Amino acid sequence: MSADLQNRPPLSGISRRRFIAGTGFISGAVMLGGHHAPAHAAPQREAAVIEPGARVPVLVIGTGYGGSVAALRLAQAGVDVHMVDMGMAWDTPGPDGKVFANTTSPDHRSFWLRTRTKQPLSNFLGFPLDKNVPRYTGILDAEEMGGITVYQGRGVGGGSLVNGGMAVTPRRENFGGVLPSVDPDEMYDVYYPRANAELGVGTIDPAWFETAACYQYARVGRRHAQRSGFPFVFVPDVYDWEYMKQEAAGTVPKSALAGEILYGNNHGKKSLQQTYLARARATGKVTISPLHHVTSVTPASSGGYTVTIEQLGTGGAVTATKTVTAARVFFAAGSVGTSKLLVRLKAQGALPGLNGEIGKGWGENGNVMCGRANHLWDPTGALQSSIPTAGIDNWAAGGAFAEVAPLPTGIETYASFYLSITKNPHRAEFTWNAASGKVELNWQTAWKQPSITMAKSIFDRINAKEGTIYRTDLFGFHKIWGDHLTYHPLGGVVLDKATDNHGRLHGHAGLYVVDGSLIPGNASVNPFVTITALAERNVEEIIATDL
Ligand code: FAE
Repeated sequence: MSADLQNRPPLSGISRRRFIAGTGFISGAVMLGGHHAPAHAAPQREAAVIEPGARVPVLVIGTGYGGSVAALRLAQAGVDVHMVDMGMAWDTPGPDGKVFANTTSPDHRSFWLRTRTKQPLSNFLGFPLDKNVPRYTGILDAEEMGGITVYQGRGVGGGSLVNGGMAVTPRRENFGGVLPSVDPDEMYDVYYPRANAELGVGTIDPAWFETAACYQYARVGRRHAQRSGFPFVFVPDVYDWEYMKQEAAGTVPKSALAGEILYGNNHGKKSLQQTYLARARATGKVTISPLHHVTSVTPASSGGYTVTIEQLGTGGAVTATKTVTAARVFFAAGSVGTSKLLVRLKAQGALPGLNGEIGKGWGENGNVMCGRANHLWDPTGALQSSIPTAGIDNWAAGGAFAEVAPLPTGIETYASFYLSITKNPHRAEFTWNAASGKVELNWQTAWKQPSITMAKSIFDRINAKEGTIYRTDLFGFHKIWGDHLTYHPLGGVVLDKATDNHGRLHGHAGLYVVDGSLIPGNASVNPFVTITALAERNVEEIIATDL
């Protein structure tokens, strides 16, 4: 960390303006959680980073869900695994004594190499919310890809560091549309249960839900949904529900009830750091190099693959370039990260054997957000847990699964807020632009219209029944729909097309894809349980057959 950042005063008191400004991210999505042990008590780890010239049996690019599953299962099979991630380790407290910044007060830790925040919810009550921050290898990347901003986690733990922990298994009847080439029996009998158990998925105590002040917003959401005849469901999560009860009782440091989520939870949430990655590290066979960015993978003359890695400083500058040789490489850089790498490496001739499916089949899981303005006699609560716990399942009738999301501003807003996952049929493609030297994505903002139509099938009806209206102040001026973003990038290296039916890339033996890029654009619900379960399935087969 640079000296100027170290010398900044601790972040303390939160002004009303900053508090409101901090709520942007929450919306829609969001929540992250911490763990029982205070994160600021975590010991600083001595990073054993990968050495230049190293020859390793397995290199895993990325430490999100797919990468963490691969690392744990390979290590348990006796293989030494080296993981690299372009983001930071997130195991060391910042100047305020906390590892993660609060959503109400974004700082240098909050965004990946930006000088101004780009919060998903950009406005509130007429105020623009974004603010200047020092450029830093922060935790949330708002990557602008043509017609869409793709939010992604950066660091050891990938998206699990920043997400809402909503851990949803798709309804079995929808699975054929999610992963058509995969046998549902093996997923629902073996791999979904395994993923749910390893991730520590749980559901809120229904009795506590009925009385907890922090879920008044969700109970209002339920009442409105049910009065309009929509099915209302609880949404499982990896947040520690017992910890949240203690937060409410005031006996432990607050995280979900302090609005933490989008830039990390200092307590309560079981991210991959506490689950798969902890178990992988405990094998003694896994090393992780943070701030290591892979730029090339190409066949080595001696066998295996030559991997070029840039080591980054926290200002984003390259401090060293390393080449290592790996017998096998697992791509787990996320849908956008893996797709961008493979599209470029194919176009530049580094991996000439890849097939024509590379870069295709990308979708945004039909994400669209909106808010509703309730009546003054229908408050949603000044205290709102940042962890959503309930939603409206209208997938079968209208193609939308709408989660009731918090708006934890600390003040009464009389607003209901929703992130909808919809059955948007549009798929985009990544291509290499040699002139600009960049991989581009041809997503069009107008392609969100089917998602808006599907979400409207719920909220127009609720508004008519309740005599309420949409909020128009959350995404700009007089703009109802948050249609400019996604939290759920999926596809780009689709299973059974760009790879075989277990993630082996065509054309280059020993290269595998294990992340969200395998899923063709839509999971019908929040995606990380499916990404995890699919990785469990594929890595089991790869270990049994290839190693
Ligand atoms: P991911 O977790 O993104 O990990 C990829 C890793 O690779 C990252 O750590 C990158 O830093 C790293 N990387 C990328 N490129 C390179 C490179 N070239 N070299 C080295 N490292 C690289 O991939 N999903 C849910 O199911 N429930 C939720 O409640 C939920 N809420 C969300 C809220 C937010 C704000 C966001 C951003 C996402 C949310 N998601 C949620 C989505 C979920 O986090 C995402 O689908 C998974 O994290 C994707 O997992 P992957 O393993 O594909």
